[in-house]
Amino acid sequence: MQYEAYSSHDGLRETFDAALQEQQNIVLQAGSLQNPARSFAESVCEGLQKQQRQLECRFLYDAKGSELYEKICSQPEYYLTRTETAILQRYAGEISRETGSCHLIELGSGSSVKTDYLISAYQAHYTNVCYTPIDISATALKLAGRAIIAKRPDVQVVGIHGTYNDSFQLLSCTSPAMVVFLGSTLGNFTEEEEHGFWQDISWHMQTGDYLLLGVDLVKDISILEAAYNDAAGVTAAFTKNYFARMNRELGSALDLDHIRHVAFFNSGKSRMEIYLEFTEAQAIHIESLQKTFAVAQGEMLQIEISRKFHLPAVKANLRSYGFEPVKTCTDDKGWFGLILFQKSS
Ligand code: AVI
Repeated sequence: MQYEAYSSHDGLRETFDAALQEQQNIVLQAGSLQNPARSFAESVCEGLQKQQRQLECRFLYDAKGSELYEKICSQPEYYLTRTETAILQRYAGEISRETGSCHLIELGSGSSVKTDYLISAYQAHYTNVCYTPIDISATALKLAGRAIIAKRPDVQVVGIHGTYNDSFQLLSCTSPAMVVFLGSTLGNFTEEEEHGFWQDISWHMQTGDYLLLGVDLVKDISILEAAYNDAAGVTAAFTKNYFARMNRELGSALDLDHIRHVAFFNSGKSRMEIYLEFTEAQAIHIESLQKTFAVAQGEMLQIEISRKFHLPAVKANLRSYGFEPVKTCTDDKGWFGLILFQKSS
C-alpha cells in the first residue's frame, strides 16, 4: 500500500478524488500534521496555563498510546469494544440494506477491526466498495489498510492521515456516503467541541448521506468506573504514556513514578473524568518553547473526559443538526447504542 506524505491541505481534495478515480489503494497525508512535535508542545503549554489544567486527549495516541489503547479494548472490564463489535456483527447486514451502496468513511478508524463487519456486509450486497479510514496515527492506518486489502482485494482503501477536520472537505466527493463514527469517541468531546463538530460535519455532508454513530450509554457507576481502572493497569499505562511522551518529545524530565492515574464518574456531568495526579511536586519543562510549569503535590491534571449518553437525548440533539434517526441497535443489556442517521437537510 502506497503512502503519500505531505499532500498540502489545499491539494488534498484533488489528490483524494484522483485516487478514487484511478482506483488506487493509498494513504494520503493531510497538511495539518506536518509539524506534529510543535503542535504537541503548544497544546501542552496552553493546557497548563488554564485554571483547571487540562491536556488535549488527542495526544494520547502516539504509536505507544495507540498500541496501549488496542490493549485496553481487550481488557475484561472495558466492555465498550466487545459490546459494540457484537452489535455490529449482528446488525451490519441490516444497516447495509437500509443505506444501499455507499462509500464508507470512518473517523478515528484505529485498527479498523470492528469496521470489517460493515465492510464485509457491504461487500456481500454491493460491488465497488470503497473505504476511507481517517486517523492521526499513520502506523495504524497503514497496518489496517494492508490487512483489509489482503483480506478483501476487491475493496478500495483510500486512507487519510489527518484530523477529522481535514476530512470534512472530502465529503462532497464521496456521496452517497456513510460516515462511521464508532467507539463512543464522541464522548471524548466537550459539549462545546461536539457542537462545532456536528455543525461542521452537517455542513459538509450531502442530503441523503448516512451517519453511523456508536455511543456508550449511562449505566451502573461501578461498571463505568471499572472500565477505566482495569485491574491489569493498562488504562493507567495508557494515560501515563502521555507524560512519557512529553519526556520523549518535549524534554519534560518528569518522574513518572510520582504520577498516578485517577478515573471516576461525575454523575452531575454524566461523564468519566480521567486525571493524572502528582503525588510529589514537580516541574514540567517544554524545551522547544523554553517554558517551565510548576505542579504542586496533589494537583490533578485532567487528561480526558468520556461522556456517557442516553439514546433519546442523542437523537434529539442530532435532529437539531439535520440528522434523522432511521435505525437504532443496542445490545441485550442496553449498555451501548449504535444509531443510523440520515442527513435530511
Ligand atoms: C477512544 N475513547 C472512546 C476511549 C473512551 O472510552 O473514552 C478512550 C479511553 N480512555 C481510557 N480508556 C479508553
